[in-house]
Amino acid sequence: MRIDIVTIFPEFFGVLDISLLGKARAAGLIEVGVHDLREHTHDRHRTVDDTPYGGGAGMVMKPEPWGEALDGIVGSEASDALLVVPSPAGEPFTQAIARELAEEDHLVFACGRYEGIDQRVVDHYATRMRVRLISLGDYVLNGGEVAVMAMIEAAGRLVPGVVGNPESLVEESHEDGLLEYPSYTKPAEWRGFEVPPVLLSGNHGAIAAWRREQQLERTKRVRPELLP
Ligand code: 6GU
Repeated sequence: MRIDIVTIFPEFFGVLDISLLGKARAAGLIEVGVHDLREHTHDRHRTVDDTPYGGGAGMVMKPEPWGEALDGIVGSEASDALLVVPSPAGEPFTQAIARELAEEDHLVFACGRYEGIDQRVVDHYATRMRVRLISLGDYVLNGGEVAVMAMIEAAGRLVPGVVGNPESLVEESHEDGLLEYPSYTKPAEWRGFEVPPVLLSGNHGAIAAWRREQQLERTKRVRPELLP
């Protein structure tokens, strides 16, 4: 998988060099290019934003640097890449979307700042490639960078080979639509708290049933809307 990110804060994505995704890059499973939007400005102040037509607070990102930066990545004709624009006005990001992103050959992320990017950038690229606006949730971030990091981490770990033991991807919160069961390791007693005895029983059927029960109880208590 190839991932390109356009941002005015390229240093922000330095963390992609470390952790799980860093190993995936080193192993050649995921290739990442980070592009500074300001490299595609041509004025002395490297201006990327301007005041909104129609008035109102805040600044809007100008279309020209975006056009130049994105054409440099996907070319100037039709592209098979998927352009992801993080936006609080987008569809909510879910594990299902992470799975879809993980199947793409080429993802391009356009990180907006300020009040967003001139709408014509999305409208133009939608004529020659797939474009998805995706929101991290119902709260406000200053820009798309943190949202893109979350999307890359969620999707990247689903790319085959990135997570060492694929079984660890199956029994996780949200993969089966429920929250995950609580986990315990040694010692069997810690500060007066004991590991639930069923987990020490060696009875695999009873353990599976207990874990399912815990998943249902937690989901009903914390996220009832996830239950049918
Ligand atoms: Cl994707 N971007 C911004 N700027 N704010 C957000 C968001 C994205 N998702 C939730 N809030």
